[in-house]
Amino acid sequence: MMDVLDAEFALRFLHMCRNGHLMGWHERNGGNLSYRIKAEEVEEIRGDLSFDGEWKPIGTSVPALANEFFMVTGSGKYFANVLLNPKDSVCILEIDDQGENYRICWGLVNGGRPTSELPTHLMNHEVKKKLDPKYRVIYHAHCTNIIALTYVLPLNDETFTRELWEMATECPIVFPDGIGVVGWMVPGGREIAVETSKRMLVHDIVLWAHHGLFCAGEDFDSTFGLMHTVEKSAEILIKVMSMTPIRRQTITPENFRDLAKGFKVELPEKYLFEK
Ligand code: 2HA
Ligand code: ZN
Repeated sequence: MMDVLDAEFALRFLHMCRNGHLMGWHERNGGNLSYRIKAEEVEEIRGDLSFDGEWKPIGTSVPALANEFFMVTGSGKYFANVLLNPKDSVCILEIDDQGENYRICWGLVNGGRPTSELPTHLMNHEVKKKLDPKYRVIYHAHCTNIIALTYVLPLNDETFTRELWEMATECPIVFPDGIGVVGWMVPGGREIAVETSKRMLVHDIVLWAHHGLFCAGEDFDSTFGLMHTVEKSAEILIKVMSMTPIRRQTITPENFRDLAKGFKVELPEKYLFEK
């Protein structure tokens, strides 16, 4: 039996919040993070959880997540402060046996609710768990450069994927399934959650135009690394576009096909169009 804050997953969760803040991706209360806790991890901390909280509606239905436990950031909480006072900023919640309601079992000691994007987080978790139960992390951040690009590039998967792939050789290896793009929508509800989770069937990265990114992954490092890789590539693209409208040379469709062979990844042909 251990305290929540002594558990490895909790330390890694808090560390990731801090790292995201240091990247400049979490102005004010921007962004949110959730982790689907492993059954054995729940058993280790069960003595530190309380089970008398009120059940509250999730606002969507996630039957495949029935009885699961999640660590999530709180609504209105600042990533900058998560390490300073984790019990105020973060909570652990349990999903009921129908996947309709949640209750808080730990944290948010000064009141409050889980992230306003809980429907999107949970619907993404549900999609990913069904595809591959190893997926456990969903991360939303307001990354400056990729947001800026949503004002300039056409809002489609092919353009964003191809442009970002071209900006760093590692990109197609790190995200061979490309990026899903959602046009501007009101955040915080079921509608945007449905649109995002549809794209999570295919991609690990979903971009919300004029807002930010969602990334999905198996663990904290790979999910953070994915966010970082996409944002770094967006930064390079903006630097290139700021210097000149002409690309003297670039990574070509044939180069991508060679890369796919060399690194044994499958790169969908729809991203390798001739420009
Ligand atoms: O404030 O980022 O999308 C948290 C958010 C909402
Ligand atoms: Zn946001």
